Order: sequence, then C-alpha cells, then structure tokens
Amino acid sequence: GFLENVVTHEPFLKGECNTSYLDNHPELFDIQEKKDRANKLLHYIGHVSVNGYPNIKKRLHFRDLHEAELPHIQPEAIRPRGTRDILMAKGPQGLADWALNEKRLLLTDTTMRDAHQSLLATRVRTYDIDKIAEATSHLAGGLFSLEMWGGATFDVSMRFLTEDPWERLDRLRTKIPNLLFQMLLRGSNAVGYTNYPDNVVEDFVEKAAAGGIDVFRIFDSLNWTKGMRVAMEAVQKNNAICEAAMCYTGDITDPKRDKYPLEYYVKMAKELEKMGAHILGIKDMAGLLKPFAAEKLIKALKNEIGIPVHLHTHDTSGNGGTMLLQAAQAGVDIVDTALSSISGLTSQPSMNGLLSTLEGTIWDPAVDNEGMQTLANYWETVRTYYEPFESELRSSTAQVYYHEIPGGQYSNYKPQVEGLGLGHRWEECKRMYREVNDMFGDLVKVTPSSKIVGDMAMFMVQNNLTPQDVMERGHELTFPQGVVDFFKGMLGQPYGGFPEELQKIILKDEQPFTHRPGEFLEPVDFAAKKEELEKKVGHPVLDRDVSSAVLYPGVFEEFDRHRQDYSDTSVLPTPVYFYGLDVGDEVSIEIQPGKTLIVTLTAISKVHEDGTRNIYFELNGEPRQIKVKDLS
Ligand code: 3PY
Ligand code: ZN
Repeated sequence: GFLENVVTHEPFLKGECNTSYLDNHPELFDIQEKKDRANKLLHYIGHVSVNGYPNIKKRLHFRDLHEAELPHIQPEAIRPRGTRDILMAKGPQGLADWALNEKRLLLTDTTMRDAHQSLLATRVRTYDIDKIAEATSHLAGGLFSLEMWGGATFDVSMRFLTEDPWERLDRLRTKIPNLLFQMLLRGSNAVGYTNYPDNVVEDFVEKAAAGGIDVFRIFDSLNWTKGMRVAMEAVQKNNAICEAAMCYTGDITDPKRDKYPLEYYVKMAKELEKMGAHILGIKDMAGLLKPFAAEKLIKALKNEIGIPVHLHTHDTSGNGGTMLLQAAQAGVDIVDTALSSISGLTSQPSMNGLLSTLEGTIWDPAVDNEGMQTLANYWETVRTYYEPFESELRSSTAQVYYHEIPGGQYSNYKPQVEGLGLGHRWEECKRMYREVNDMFGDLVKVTPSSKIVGDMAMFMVQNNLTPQDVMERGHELTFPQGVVDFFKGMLGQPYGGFPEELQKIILKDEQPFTHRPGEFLEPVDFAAKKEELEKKVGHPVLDRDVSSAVLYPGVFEEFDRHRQDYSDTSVLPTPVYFYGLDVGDEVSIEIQPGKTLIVTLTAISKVHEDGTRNIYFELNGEPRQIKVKDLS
C-alpha cells in the first residue's frame, strides 16, 4: 500500500515531500500500526504452533482447554472500602496501628505471587491475573493484602513470559484500587540473586512504590539486618509500609537445633522494630515452623514487640493449616494464605479452609468465603493451562523438616536435578542439600542463599563428593562461582560467621571481606545507562526499563527484542501463548480495549527446502499467509 511505498521513496526520505496530508490524518499510521501488530502476532502464533514453547515437558492443545469462568459482578456494584483506603486516609503508621487493633485475624492472599511461584514455577501470566482483577477487587474486600509482585515474578515475567512486570503492576493497580498490594523484596538483592549497589535498590523501591506497591516485605537471605537497612530506609522514605521479615529456620522446639533458639528470633524482631519496621514479618519459607513452635514464637513476640506480626509459611509438610490455627490463637495479627485451588503442598495453606475453620470465632477474618470460592473456581480452571509447569510433588511430605528446602525452590530444584541427568538420584540430592547446610554452618536458606546450597549439593552429587571429600581434596576442586562468591561475603555475613576451614578451602588464595557489599559496589549512573540501553535496543525506553535492565542485564534486552519481533504477546490467551493453535482452531484476541482480532489457523504447509513452512490464517475473515522457520 501507500505507506509501504512512500517510506522507500527518495524525495520522501529526503524530506522534500509535502506530508501535511499524513500529518493531518494520524489514523493512517494507526491503521498501519495495527496491521503491523496483527502481523507480528500471527508470526508469534505461527512460530509457537510449529516449534512449540521452549523446554516444556508436554504440549497441550488450545481446543482442550476451557475458558475460565469469571464471577458475576453487578455492573453498578460499588467496590468495598478496603485496606488501601485506610492507608490513604491514615498513612503507613496509621495502617499498622489499625491492623494491630483489629481483633479478627487478617489475611493476605498470595495466589498472584508465591502460590504460583511455588506450584507452577512462577509461570502465571498477567493475562490470567488481569482477567480476575476486577472481581478480586469486589469480592476480596475483607483481605489485608494481595501479594502480587516480587520474588521470582519479576525475572520470570521478562525471561520466560516475555512480558513486562511493571505493566502487570499498572494493570492490576487500575483494577484493584481498594486493596493493599504487597511485594517480596530480597533486601540488598532486590528482586535478583546478588547484592546490587545501594542506589539500584533505592531506585527500584522508589519506582515500585510509585507504581503502586504499598507493602514491602523485606528480608535478607542470611537474616543479616545490615543487608536490609538500605531497602527498609528506601521504603520508609517513599511513605510505603515497611514489613521487615525474619526468616525462620531450624526448630525452636528442638533443643538439639540450638543455633536458632527462640531468643535469636526475639532479638532479631526487636532489632527490626528499632530499625523502623511498621510490621514484623515471619518468613517461614520452607514451612519448618511447627504448630507448637508457632504458638511459642508468636506468644513471645507479642509480649516483646509493639508492631503487628505477619506470618508467612508453606504447607509442604501438610501441617500449615494447623500451624496457622495455633498462631491465630496465640495472637498473630496477619497470616498468608492462598485460594484453595492454588494452595497446599509447597504453596501456602488454603484460605478457604482457614475461613471455614474460623467462622464464628473471635478470629473470624470477615472475608466473604462464598466469594472466595468463586475466585478459587476461576483459578482452578486457569491452573490447567499451566500443567507442564506443575511440580511433581503429589502429596505433602514431612521430610521437609529434614532437608529444609524452601517451597519456592523445591519446584525448581527437581527439574534442575533432572536437567543434570541426576533424576534417579533425587533422594540423594535432597539429603545432600541438608548435608551442605550443615557443612556451611547451618544457614538460613532462602533466595539467594538457598540457591547456593542447592548448587553446591548438585555439584557434590554430580561429582560423587562427600562432605569429607570436600574437606580433604577441596584444594584441587573448582567450586561453582556462586559458592565462591558466597564464601567471599558477596551475599553478606551468615549468623555465627563462615566455617573458617571450609572458607579457606573454597576461596583458595582469595581474601574474604566482612563489610556490606553495597558499600563498595560502584553506584549505577542511570542517565548513562539509559543512553546505552537506548542505543542497544534502538528506540527510546522508559526509566523503569532502565531499572529492569540494570537488575537483569541481558534479560531485558532479549525481552525487548521479542517485543520488537512479535509485538506485545501478553495480549494472547495463555493456551495460545504456550501451545499455539492447531489447524481449524479459532481464537479471539483483544489487542486493546474494544479492538479484537479473530484469528483462525487454516493450514500449515510442508517444510520447504529452506526449512520454512507457510502458515495460512484467517484474520477477521481475510486470508493471511506468513512464513515460519521450522526449528525441528
Ligand atoms: C523469593 O525470594 O522469591 C522467595 O519466595 C523466597 O522464599
Ligand atoms: Zn514463600
């Protein structure tokens, strides 16, 4: 057409043409833009239909998957006043005081973050979260917060789902203005696996708060409070709610596990309170807090500190619900749960179950259980789209009290072990995880320290090494780089220090340091980074893109490349995004509000000599043909 010819037209390129017609008719560009977008999406659909989505065990089919039913909300219904309205009226301190004074047990719903991080390898897409957002805003009005961002969701969004985590935040914030949004922040490791310069953490917190995060749950993967200060201060400065968390490990009811007794946690809680936490988080990332231990811990904390206590756990052992009940009776203020269809096992205990248990008691959370059931029903159907990402854990396991693998790591560790060809030695890999923990001096294990322990365990199993071998022959061994960096002090200092002899063996001639890595990491020059990034990707970028690129160098650029090649694929329904279409399938794709493409895959040709196939579509009733490289 006209526009295609004009862009190669010499006088036009030299700026000699009168383009006022185009200037006055911007809709022409609009049409072209839309055509391009449709074309790019067809290329993506063609590509995934022929080549499949990388590295999945099993390809499902669009036609076998059903659209998830949305709860019916009256169009004129008014959103219930929620906790975010309280924050707006009273500020972070006022909100914390309110939570402390509520007699009922307050609940956080982790469905949109930790639940799928732990059960579905973090693969749940913005598309499915966005669709249920409006209904969640209406039905979940009695909740304390929705955990919907942070942890692994940031990285996975860009790396595996080719979508922008910031846009997820934007879209949800618009549809859920009444409930607190909560994110998980790994202290100096932000949403990554390594310590960043202080100004990177500060910049990230500022942008996340501006984007709509209200509650920041901050932890350090070694419970090293020095590693939390920068993030905590940034949250306070941005007038958001600072939930400082201590990670729970060991067992306070077992006198033999004496490195982390009750006093250790009480002391840390007091320190976090002094550092200005509005809320104390207990992050039981592996689900090691047993019911009677919870009773003891919560009672002690409620006696010793004056801020609300927010308890997070994983149901790996199957004792999670019982534990939460004990905690509620001991006076905990807020607990994390997940909608029943994405709960249990390595995820959080079931919210629906807990609501039924507490109904009519003084702890009754006053959350609409029937409404929560309709939300859970939605997620039950959505979960079927993600079947290839399910972890294979079918029943709860009390073995977690032995190996201590965090819920979020468990579903990753197994595929990693299998990826190394060690699947038949899975039991050994779990046991080795614990042996490495003991060899490393009994660590707090949570991202990223848990990754170090997992990497070392796989390294040892793969090379048939025992802890004794490492002590005796370690000088000749080349250890995984992450393990070396850890012993150097790059993730901070573990409680009780590093085991010295092992540290010497692993570091060889290198000197460890004991100060905070952020103190000597060069601050990032964001203006220069922006310029560099724009040059690399070839177009203007937003400031938050610069943050993404600084946190995940390379990952952002690849994600941007995907967007340029295929446009914004987050508009595709999940079954189409992962599995493409089969011949005869028809899908409707809303590319922007009110603009829908009806796409039918009509035929796929044989492979040509150059390795390509023709894919024939109907797009809104018009035939379209594209070419796709067959990678098989
Ligand atoms: C994370 O850091 O992503 C976690 O969920 C740790 O438990
Ligand atoms: Zn968790």
